Amino acid sequence: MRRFALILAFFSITSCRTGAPTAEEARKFLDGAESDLLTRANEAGRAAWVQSNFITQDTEAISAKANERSIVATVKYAKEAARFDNVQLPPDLARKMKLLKLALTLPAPSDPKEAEEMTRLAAGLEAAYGKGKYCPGGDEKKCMNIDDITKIMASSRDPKQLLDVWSGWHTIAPPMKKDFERVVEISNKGAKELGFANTGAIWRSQYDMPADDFSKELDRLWEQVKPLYVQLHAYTRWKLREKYGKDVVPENGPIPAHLLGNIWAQQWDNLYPMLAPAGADPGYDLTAILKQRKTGAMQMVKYGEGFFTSLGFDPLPETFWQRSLFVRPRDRDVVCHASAWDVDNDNDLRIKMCIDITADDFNTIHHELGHNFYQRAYNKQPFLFRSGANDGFHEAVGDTIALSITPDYLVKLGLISKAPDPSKDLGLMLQRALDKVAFLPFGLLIDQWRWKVFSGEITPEQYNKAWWDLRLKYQGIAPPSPRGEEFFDAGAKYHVPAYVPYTRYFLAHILQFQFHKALSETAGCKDTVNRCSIYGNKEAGQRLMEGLAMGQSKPWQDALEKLAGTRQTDGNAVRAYFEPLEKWLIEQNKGKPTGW
Ligand code: X8Z
Ligand code: ZN
Repeated sequence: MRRFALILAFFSITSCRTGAPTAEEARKFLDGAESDLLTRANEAGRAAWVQSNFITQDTEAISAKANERSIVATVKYAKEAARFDNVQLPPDLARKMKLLKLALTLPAPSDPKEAEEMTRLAAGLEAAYGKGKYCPGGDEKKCMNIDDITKIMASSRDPKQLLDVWSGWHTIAPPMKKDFERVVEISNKGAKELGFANTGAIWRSQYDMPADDFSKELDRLWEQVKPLYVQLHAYTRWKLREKYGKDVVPENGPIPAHLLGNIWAQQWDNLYPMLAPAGADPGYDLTAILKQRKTGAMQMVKYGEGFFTSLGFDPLPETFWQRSLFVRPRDRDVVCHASAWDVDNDNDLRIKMCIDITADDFNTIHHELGHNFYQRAYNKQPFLFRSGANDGFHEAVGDTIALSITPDYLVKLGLISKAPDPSKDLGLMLQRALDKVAFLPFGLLIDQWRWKVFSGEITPEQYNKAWWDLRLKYQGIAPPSPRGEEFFDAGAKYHVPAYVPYTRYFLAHILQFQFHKALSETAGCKDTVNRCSIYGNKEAGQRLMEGLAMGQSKPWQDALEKLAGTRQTDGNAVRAYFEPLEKWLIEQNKGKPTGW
């Protein structure tokens, strides 16, 4: 019987040589494509690194060219892959074929002129964002970059000043609008050539399920977490109204976007001192402690690395410390939006970040290192599998670690001498909710806007109105002054001119709570989940490492099973984590309006 089957198989292979392509040919094709694409990705990666570390005309042009070569090659292979559409392939090859067709965030059309134009404009947009400044009254000596603006938004409680810098930062965007539109137009053409309705359809097809099912999945997740957000929103609005008065903050309408402690109103943790619950404040301020101790940028990163090595991960390579950028250079423009890199898709790991000595950046460092440790964990996979299980996983790893930054952990680091007793948990939980729960609707809405921009449902004449409609619908916030179509407010957020898909962060803000819960269980934590830290626990580290090492070789549901013991993304992990806070918020909000 066996022999017979073998002969048949052999026969079918020989007979196919003259007709349809074979699985063996598919393997050869993929081997060649992977090797070529790896070389091109590394070239483009190096050029992009230099471009964003030294923003000049030349680095921009060099990077655009390298990106063009990489994109054009990927499109070529994705089109050639169609040749194998009707061939029965083993699962790993079938997955690689699928990933090849989905690999591009911005696909280029076959017309070389358009490919050149698209990559040139995209490089220019990222550079324009990186150079973005607000110079009050046009005075060159008073210019503020994004770091300066971030600090004012975090600390000022003067609504006039907040409105000024808020409006000021948003002036960087209108000059980008034309090029932004053109990139949308060209990449849509590229997407159509690959058989997709538009670029947004490619973005939605990355999740091992039909694109429409994925959209429904997002709606389901949002409905799961929304009740908690609505309570947090109502409480915050009430407190802001107490602070700024009824002329500035409405009783039951949307919150003005410039009062939330962040230029995009995406995380509200900077408002914590104004919102702190009486009698439940943790009694320490990590930002103040780090500053007091004169912690340097490099030391901040060392703390982050130390967490990962405590789990059993190898230390970062020496080159990480030599090649990363930790401090904003004084003499040149750089793209300071924090990012993590794997320049050779192997071990040349780096971060690029203009570190400020704050608790926020302490968290962000863990976020970035999560990317680097993930990249290294999957670097033995074939090139097409060297990626996160899905992009939400990539964004969730470092955040999961940061959820383990508990008072007990800070005591272990020697940053505080004694952990506050559990009666103070509420304050810590509120701080975390102002970061994580406040973020959820923002994480969702950016691509709700962009998907419609790509599909043409939102036309350039409606960009700003549609943007603020979504900000109102999901976040319950409103612009502090009228914002007509002469503005391009979406463009003032890095990921829009940089064309970085954003739904990944929404997913990550759900997934990290599932990961944290499961890893805490592995670590044997018997406490309530907000008090668990997996620091130093090798079993949790082992489980994490095994999940990360899979890269994108299997559907993300398999990786989720490994990391969280379930195959479904589930917003209830967020609700469970914050349960005591939610109860408290409901209590605080009694008799006050909720919703907008
Ligand atoms: O962009 C980032 C990271 C780099 S992947 C710093 N984040 C989003 C943002 O800043 O808008 C992390 C949280 C959301
Ligand atoms: Zn990230």
